[in-house]
Amino acid sequence: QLKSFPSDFLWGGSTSAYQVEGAWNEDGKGPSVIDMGNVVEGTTDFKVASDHYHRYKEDIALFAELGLKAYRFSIAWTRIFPTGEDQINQKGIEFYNNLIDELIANGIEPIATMYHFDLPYALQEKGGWSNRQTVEAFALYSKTLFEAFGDRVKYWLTINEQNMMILHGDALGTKHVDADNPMKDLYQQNHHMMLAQAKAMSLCHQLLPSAKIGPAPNISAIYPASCKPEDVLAANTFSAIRNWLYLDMAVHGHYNATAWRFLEERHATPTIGADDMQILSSAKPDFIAFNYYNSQTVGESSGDASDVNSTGDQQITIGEVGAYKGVENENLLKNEFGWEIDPVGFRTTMRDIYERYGLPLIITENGLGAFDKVDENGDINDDYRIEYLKQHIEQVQLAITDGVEVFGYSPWSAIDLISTHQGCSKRYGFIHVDRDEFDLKSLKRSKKKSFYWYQTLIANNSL
Ligand code: BGP
Repeated sequence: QLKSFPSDFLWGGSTSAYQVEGAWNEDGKGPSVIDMGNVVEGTTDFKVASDHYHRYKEDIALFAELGLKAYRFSIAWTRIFPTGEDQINQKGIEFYNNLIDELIANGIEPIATMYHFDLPYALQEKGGWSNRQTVEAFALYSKTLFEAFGDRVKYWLTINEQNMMILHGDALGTKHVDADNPMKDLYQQNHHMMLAQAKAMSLCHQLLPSAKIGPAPNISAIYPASCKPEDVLAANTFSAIRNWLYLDMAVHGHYNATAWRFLEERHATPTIGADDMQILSSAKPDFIAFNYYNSQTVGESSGDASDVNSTGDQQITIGEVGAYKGVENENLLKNEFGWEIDPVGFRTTMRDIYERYGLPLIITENGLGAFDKVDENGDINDDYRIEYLKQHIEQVQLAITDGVEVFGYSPWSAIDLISTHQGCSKRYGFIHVDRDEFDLKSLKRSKKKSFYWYQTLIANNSL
């Protein structure tokens, strides 16, 4: 007998500032590492994106029609602090005030991600997360957000997918500063981000007693390539590095032993300041938000460069070889972009996180990137997206029946936006945006078949 979804379950939709807003340099916004980063060959930049900055009222009206209970968006750090610190840009505060007011006027709960890959370029120029000063800049930014929006925003996410930023190396703006030992530098950056998160969580509880705050990593169940003990050990090691290094620190304020050993073996352990562990252990999240796209499979290391291979777009690109090898899972189907599809793994992942930490969970990303086609009637029959979401929501319901406390599901993405790696043709939204890679066209919004499917699901609060 399946348990039904809680009556106050937060059915949401997700976006991030740099992928949806556009207006990349308007109203005083400063450049971020995304704006200054090089764009993947053959894909659009993020300068206009879906023009949500100018069209947010129309978009929120559509979210309300969809019946969203919540909207997970991110605040662009450089709209608030164009250089990442020092001067506040009032027009940036104004934009997010208007966005939040519009959501509340439409009965939609704002879920605000404080930092979603878009580090201020001015901070990157000063060493980015390798520079401990960036921790203080983030603390000032956090305080400013809580003071400006804390009266209306009750759910805060600290850093989107910090673990992916580290595992993907400098793919998302975390540039190496220490070229001699890039892996140590990467995990020093990670340590600083952990400190920034801890300070934000403690400050949130101090300033906003009724608000809730948590981390938002990408968490995946990790499967062994076979039942050969060495493969099982490799999967266990990779899961510690990919998943638990982050969540053990976010929740318990300590480094996961297996992950720490992995770093020690490679002389990549971060330098820890005198009061760092006290700051880290005194910060407690109220919930765990996480993003899930698929499980991953690893096997025993071959001990050479063949270890670091890509399994679709979710690559395993850790700096050093020797601990595991990414392999494909022949039991799983893949999407058009080579990402494996594993709904059952989603349930396993939810169980793993809940059994480990016992905190309420919310899924803040889960979805299918696809080349949508507009037919002659202007309809987008994205049955493939409905199928993906249905299969994954079934697993959320099974996890809830297992006893996992899940209080929300916010798929990627509420509306079509620009993929981090594959431009605008890789679409995720319930709402279509009329533009091409290099032709902005009308940017008109239209509802896909999945819009009506999700609308019914939310109205019934059941599949
Ligand atoms: C997650 C990011 C999102 C989004 C998503 C889809 O890692 O948090 O910002 O990018 O991946 O991936 P992509 O855009 O590469 O298709």
